[in-house]
Amino acid sequence: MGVEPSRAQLLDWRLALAHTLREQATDSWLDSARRTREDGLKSVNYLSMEFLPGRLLEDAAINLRLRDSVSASFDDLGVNFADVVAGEPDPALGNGGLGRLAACYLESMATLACPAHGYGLRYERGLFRQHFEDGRQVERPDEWLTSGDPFSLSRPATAYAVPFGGEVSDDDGGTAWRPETRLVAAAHDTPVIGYGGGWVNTLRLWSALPAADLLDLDRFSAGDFFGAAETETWARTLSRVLYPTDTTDLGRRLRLSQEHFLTSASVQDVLHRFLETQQDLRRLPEHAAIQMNDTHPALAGPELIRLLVDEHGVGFDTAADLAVQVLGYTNHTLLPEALEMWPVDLMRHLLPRHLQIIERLDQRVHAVHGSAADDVHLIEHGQVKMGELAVVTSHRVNGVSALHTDLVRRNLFPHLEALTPGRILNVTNGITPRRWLALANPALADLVTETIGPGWETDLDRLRELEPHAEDPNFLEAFGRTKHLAKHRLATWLDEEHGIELPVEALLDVQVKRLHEYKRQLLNILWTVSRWQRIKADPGADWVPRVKIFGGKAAPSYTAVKDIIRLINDVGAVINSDPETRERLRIIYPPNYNVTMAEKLIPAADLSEQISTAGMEASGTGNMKFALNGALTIGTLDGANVEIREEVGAENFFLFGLTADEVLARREQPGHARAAIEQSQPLQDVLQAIAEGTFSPEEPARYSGLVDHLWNSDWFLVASDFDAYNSSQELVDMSYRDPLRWQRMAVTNVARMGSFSSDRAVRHYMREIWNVPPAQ
Ligand code: GPV
Repeated sequence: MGVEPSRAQLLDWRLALAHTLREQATDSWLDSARRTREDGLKSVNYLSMEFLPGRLLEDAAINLRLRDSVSASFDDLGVNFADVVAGEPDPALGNGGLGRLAACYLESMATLACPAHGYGLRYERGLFRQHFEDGRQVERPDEWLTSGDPFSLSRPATAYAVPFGGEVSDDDGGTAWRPETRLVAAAHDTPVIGYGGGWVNTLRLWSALPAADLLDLDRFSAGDFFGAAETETWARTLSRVLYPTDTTDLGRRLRLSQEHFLTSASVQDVLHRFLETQQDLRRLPEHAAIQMNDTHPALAGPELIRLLVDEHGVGFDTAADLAVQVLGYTNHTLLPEALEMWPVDLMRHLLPRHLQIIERLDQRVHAVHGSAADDVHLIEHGQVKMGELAVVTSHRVNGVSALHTDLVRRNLFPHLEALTPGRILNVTNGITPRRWLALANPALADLVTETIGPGWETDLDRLRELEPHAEDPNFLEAFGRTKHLAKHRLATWLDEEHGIELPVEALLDVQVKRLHEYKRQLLNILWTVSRWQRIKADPGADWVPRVKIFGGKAAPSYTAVKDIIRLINDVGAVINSDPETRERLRIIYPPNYNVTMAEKLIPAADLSEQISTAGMEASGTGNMKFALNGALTIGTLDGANVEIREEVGAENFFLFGLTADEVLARREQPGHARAAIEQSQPLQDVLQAIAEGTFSPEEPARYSGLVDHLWNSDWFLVASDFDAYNSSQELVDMSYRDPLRWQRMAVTNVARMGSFSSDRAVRHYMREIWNVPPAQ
């Protein structure tokens, strides 16, 4: 780094470490690319608007099997490794589960030697940083690049022009598109190191640059410096910020431009790499699979067809067939507000050629399937429907948990399932055990290795071998110590970073995830109020001390959940300062939840809150991380909870609440919320306290809207599930009072989490969707 070691700051050491680790990965990185190229291996191209990789350096050290020697080297230098990595920014290039899933899958693909590129956008500003002011969420920009991005390589020579706007003319035979502007997509590559370091893939993120001619030199010379840069500014805006919305409605022109920008640059790159070694584009499906992470990159079909037809002279039908063979689409939600649709007028304005191709694809579906396709419309009510577009341009469509896939088939795309039975399949999500056990929970990871030997890192089913030890009191005690260690680690961090005290002897009850009405953080905080009231009413009873931890961000425009954030903080302020209950109930809500915070919270948790309204959480992946780290789950029959419960056994899972079918039926009953509240004295007491301003004395009516909504509408069935949730929480207390029993349940959870490894999920994609064998 050009610095005397004696004068080096932590930042210098971190940059040096980044370069050293990248260098250690380079031979493998080049070899993997060379093998793929020279042996003509088929490779996967994973297109995603979001990636949440977490801090890179310690993960790289672990996967290169260098963590211990790196740490020892720093010891020799008198530098603390933990301090070096603690300064690393956490790239927040995503909102939540979808982005984190993409990162787990890239890591598993590298570990399994599945040749792959991740493709995304290099947002200059990631997801906003969250602060609280008077309990309210305040958003600040995320400046993750201020000390550079030392683990990545910028590749200015790898750049593509991405066209926008203009006109199409349809002269017989060929179609000519004369775009209005072209922006340049420039590549930044991050190595994705497989466990063991034997295979290294690439995460390629595009940043937007103006083409050289975008600066208006005439205007500039005339002194209009700002006006001269207008087009240039628009160009840079494209990769400036990540949209901070998550499974909610997006209606912005900039977002569609971003989606096209990602898709076009990536598909051009896929074709470019293919044509480096091959001539015949009809063989593209033998060499490339493209996976669309939800519909955000669903322009990949039309874009691939456009490039094949307009630039490479392939006929339309051949091009469309090739696209279907290459593409796959993963659906991550059923929420109607998250199913992307773009106004036809906007599409015509920005992407006239793509609109034309989509219209032809629509005609083709009807030509091929006749009246069986009467219900299929890629364009309807002046909107282009990206979900149906993604389905008809893919050979495989998958949901992300068994329940979710079933609902995708039955409720979301029944007409398309009927046209091509078998196209829709399930691949239940997974998580990487390298980050979510080896890195996040070294004490438990060491105990596992001591007990069953190494190898579980890449063969998570081996955790089953822990099960006989669940009867051994010595093992259970050692297991309990790892939980304690994680709690102490969390306590130190909470104290140092946030000045928050954590009572480590209490039951740690954690709900961390994006704020969403369907995820029902509201149910959790209402129950917490109820517990507080009952402790106060019966202070002599034997209450299990609990710490309720919340973490998560709300989309800046999602006011309904911003109220819930404020309520949690308001309730916390009152409860935490109540001397009567302080020792038995506490609320902690550290701001700015991200991957790094998850790595600290999840290993320390005793109880994992997975309490979404049944039928609404596509899968969940936090649920898997908690169980792998020995937390027990309290949850509904939703998403992957269903499969987690099947694996760990009903007796090791705290189930409550309406089922997905019951949810639909209940919503049909007029006045269901009122009826549920009137039947539940505890819930009435809670709502009354909130409505009276117990938690907002300076503004008693602050939550009257929220309470009113619960009585009169309650789409998410908080009231209907309240009593069941309460009973289940009482069972939690009962189980926790018997530490050996609790430990045994927790160990059983860990032991049976093997199938939730992202290695299992990725193998499934490789076999059933991508048709890519491992390269090693
Ligand atoms: I669509 N998900 C997300 O994080 N962002 C999105 O824009 C969409 C879906 C989530 C789902 O809500 C989770 O249930 C799921 O576990 C996750 O995607 C990964 O599949």
